[in-house]
Amino acid sequence: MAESAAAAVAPSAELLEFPKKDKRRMLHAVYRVGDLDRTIQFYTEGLGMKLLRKRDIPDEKYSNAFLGFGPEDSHFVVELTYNYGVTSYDIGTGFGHFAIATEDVYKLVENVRAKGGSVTREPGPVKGGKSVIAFVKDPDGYMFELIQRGPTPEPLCQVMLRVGDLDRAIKFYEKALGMKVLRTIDRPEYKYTLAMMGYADEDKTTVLVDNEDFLKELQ
Ligand SMILES: N[C@@H](CCC(=O)N[C@@H](CS)C(=O)NCC(=O)O)C(=O)O
Repeated sequence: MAESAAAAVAPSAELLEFPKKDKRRMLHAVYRVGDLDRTIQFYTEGLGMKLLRKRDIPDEKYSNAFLGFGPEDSHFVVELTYNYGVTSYDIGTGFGHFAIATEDVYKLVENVRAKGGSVTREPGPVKGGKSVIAFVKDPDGYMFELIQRGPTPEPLCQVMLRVGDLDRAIKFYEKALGMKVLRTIDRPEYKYTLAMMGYADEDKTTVLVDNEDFLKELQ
């Protein structure tokens, strides 16, 4: 019995090759918010996203809103979930941030501020590097890093997650999900290492950033 179960899960060479040829991409990030209209207003007016669609599922007592910088068939989007009557959430320390690429971080930060958004880190070069970044917080406390870059087809460019073991996480995203390591950044002086993982070039699609903090000194 145990032998046949083991045989059933052993992947064939063909199965292992499948993720490499399949045209997969990151579709959406789903998370919970305490007030759908408040978040839609911040993402559209403050961050420049478009509201793509909304749906209400009264039988299950929740609603969704999909937002992004372009249509879902070609763009990574966020899928906000509002559970009836739940007005706040504990975000925890595992989620890092979403990132938005913009040609002018300073201008985007000013816009966020003008719309009443919270700027938690003013624009300027990232510690230990050259990219100009800023951080803003959405109404539920989810963080968005704003990164200054040239024009891109996918401004919603990163989802950063903190992981306890970078090698273990890389192995999972490579082997189970077919992603590639596009780049790693090691900043020992700031005690962290990043691995950018995804299905295509970083300047064209959304990537997942695995972040291992050596001393778990969270922001
Ligand atoms: N301890 C940080 C490590 C990651 C990190 O520091 N990322 C850079 C951006 S790639 C950052 O937030 N830098 C802060 C700054 O430059 O002010 C965390 O877990 O968020």
